[in-house]
Amino acid sequence: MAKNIIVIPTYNEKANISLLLEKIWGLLPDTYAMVVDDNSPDGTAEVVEKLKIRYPNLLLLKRPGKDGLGKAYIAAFRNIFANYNFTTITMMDADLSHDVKYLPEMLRLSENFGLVIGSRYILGGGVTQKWGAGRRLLSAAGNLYLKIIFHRYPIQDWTTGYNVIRVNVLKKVNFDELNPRGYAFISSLKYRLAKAGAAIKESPIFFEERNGGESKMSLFIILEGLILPWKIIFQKLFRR
Ligand SMILES: Nc1nc2c(ncn2[C@@H]2O[C@H](COP(=O)(O)OP(=O)(O)OP(=O)(O)O)[C@@H](O)[C@H]2O)c(=O)[nH]1
Ligand SMILES: [Mg+2]
Repeated sequence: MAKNIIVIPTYNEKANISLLLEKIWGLLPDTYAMVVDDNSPDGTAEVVEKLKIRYPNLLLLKRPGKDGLGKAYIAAFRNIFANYNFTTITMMDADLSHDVKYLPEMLRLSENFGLVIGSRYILGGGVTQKWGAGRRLLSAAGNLYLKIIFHRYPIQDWTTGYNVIRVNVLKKVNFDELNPRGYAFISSLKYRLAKAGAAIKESPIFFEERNGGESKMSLFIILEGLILPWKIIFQKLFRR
């Protein structure tokens, strides 16, 4: 039987993590989850530590300080490759923006696809009405920008953080080539997976507004997202 693990990076998600984990094991009792915490000042890791008593399939990877979403994911991927034998790894935010209800279908699709994208930008998907026009435009424009630059690969949602990846496909990616921060990490990972020949399927999700806690969105993350695709493309040219 397939063994699945959900990787959840956290930074100050004390208010959300218990509820998310409860929902996960309410729906998927056999799955594993690894919380990757960057020493959150609000004590997220302590909350998770206590929950390990209740949930035997809960793993906690503690890191010394805030070092970005991408580095947290890469540390988790490396840890999983070294210590466990899972068939799929799911990437998911802790803030309840990513509804667990989509996961059974995404996991089913992952039997035939190396990368299953929880997609806001295909028929049936969407984003919360609570996002103002600015945030919506930023997300849509960012995606369009990446779609144009990475047009070789038919992905509609390059920046969504809700994805299921087959471990055998993920092992083909050289993590040193990924840009470790913000949305840039997520789109560069998808680009590398596509380039490695992953079969890709998008499955519609509706993205909810974060449930409390603080946004980590910053101007830096936006600017980096603008520059990143060019870095990826030029890296490619230089390696030829
Ligand atoms: N371990 C770790 N997790 C992080 C870091 N930055 C963000 N996260 C987590 O990554 C996930 C996505 O980050 P969010 O802050 O929700 O980013 P977002 O969804 O783009 O923005 P909002 O939800 O609107 O704030 C959440 O679970 C965060 O707690 C980090 O530096 N280290
Ligand atoms: Mg969020």
